[in-house]
Amino acid sequence: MKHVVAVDVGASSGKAFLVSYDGSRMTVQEVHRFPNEPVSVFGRLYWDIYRIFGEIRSGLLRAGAQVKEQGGELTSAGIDTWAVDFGLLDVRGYLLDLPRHYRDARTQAVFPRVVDALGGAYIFARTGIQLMPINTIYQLVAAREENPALLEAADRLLLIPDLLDYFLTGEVAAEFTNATTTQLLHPGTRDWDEELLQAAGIPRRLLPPVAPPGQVIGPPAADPELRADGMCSRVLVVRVASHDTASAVVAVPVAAEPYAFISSGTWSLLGTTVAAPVLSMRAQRFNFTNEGGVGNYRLLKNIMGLWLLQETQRTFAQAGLPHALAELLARAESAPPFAALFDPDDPRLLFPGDIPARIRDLCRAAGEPPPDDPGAMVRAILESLALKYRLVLAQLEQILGQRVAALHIVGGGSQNRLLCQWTADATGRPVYAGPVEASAVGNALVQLAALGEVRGSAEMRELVRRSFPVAVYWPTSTAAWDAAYERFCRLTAGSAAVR
Ligand code: ADP
Ligand code: LRH
Repeated sequence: MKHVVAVDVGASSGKAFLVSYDGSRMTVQEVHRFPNEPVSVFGRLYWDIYRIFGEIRSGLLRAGAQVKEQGGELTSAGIDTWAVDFGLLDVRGYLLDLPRHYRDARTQAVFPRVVDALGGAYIFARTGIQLMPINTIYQLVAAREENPALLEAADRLLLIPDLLDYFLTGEVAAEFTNATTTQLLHPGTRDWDEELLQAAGIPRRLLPPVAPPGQVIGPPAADPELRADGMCSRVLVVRVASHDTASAVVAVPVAAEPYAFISSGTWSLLGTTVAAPVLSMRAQRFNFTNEGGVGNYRLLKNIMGLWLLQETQRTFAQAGLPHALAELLARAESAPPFAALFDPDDPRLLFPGDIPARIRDLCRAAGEPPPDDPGAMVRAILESLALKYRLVLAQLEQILGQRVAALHIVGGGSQNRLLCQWTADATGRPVYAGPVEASAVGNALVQLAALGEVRGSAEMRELVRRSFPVAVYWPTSTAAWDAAYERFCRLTAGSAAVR
């Protein structure tokens, strides 16, 4: 029996899982969960990174204690988080400032300016990555403009999982899957693009060597508390596919190709896996991305996702309205269908705040009746997401030149039965939902591969299929969705959404 720890730090929470593998099946047990809300100071949004590191340490110690009780041994641990965010170290290895959160508004003005100056087609050709204001490249330009002294003092940039691995081990590197999301890596060389760095005015010295997913770093030698723990001192820290979406896609139990996945959490990432980056005109025009994976690339597009629901719940709670997820979903189910539609990817919805008010504004501007009660609002969000999935799936199929037979939904959103059914209805495809904790499962699979316990993606998919339940949703009532889709396409055609 192999026991590994998978730490998955998402926006709705951070979680540590004890994952056990008996040579035939995996089991996943949550041992620690902690909040991961950004800290706001002067209206700027920061990661509470030292507390998060403390929570990860607690997770490791708990997992170690649990395994010890069972008479087992903890072999390894790996950390994944969301992409694009980073910390800056000075020459002596001290963190210079709390890392900023990508939903900080500082990139709002910088993004179009950098894209105009360098050219969107040029940036895409040099990186294969979609143009989005949250990408590290725009965050770095914003950081330089806001506080030039910070970048001058910085010696190294570490993406968040690399920073947390550094806190554990003292070793620095840029794990490949996450490094691609900076929009600074060349798709051909799989290394930092010197020309683009220069064009954007980003110092080359900041970027550490790129390391492959699955690299074993070593024990948590940099942390005295873990060093002092009999079990955790021997654990091998592994650079997993440290981008949470990369880990999640490792855990998609693909049955037949071509397929599409939706990694459904705070974001909905809709796409498929390809052997090499797709840099076609179509991919660029639809603003698709080619993110580095484990032995492949993810050709996908970001869709605003359940962030809209999370932020709506927060707003409703502040207003004393019903905000529990189960109740809102029940109200949405009995609200009238297709009453109001909007583009979930309108850039105004990216930033924290009163999302329901912004959705009502968008509806008014598009001539749609603004949803006026909690059930109607949640129904509008979920129907609009399902219709956006259909639109992006159609774009993906145009890029691939192939029809996708089925959709796999993984992540926390795969538990949303309403959204899964509406996705099947809107797209006319069967939807396979699960596993729920896909990022943790993929994180653990890369560790098991590094330990020589599993080999290759086919074996990984088979292991996921054997270990976790998958629910199937068959499409029904597609005619009503076809009419709604036409309306959705009309009203989003002129929208200012990030393509
Ligand atoms: P992230 O890693 O981005 O934080 P997760 O994969 O943990 O995201 O998914 C979180 C989302 O899953 C929540 O925003 C919520 O909408 C959805 N979710 C969680 N539990 C349930 C549930 N029991 N039923 C329906 N949806 C759920
Ligand atoms: C999902 C995710 C996504 C990125 C965004 C920053 O959690 O990592 O893949 O685009 O967050």
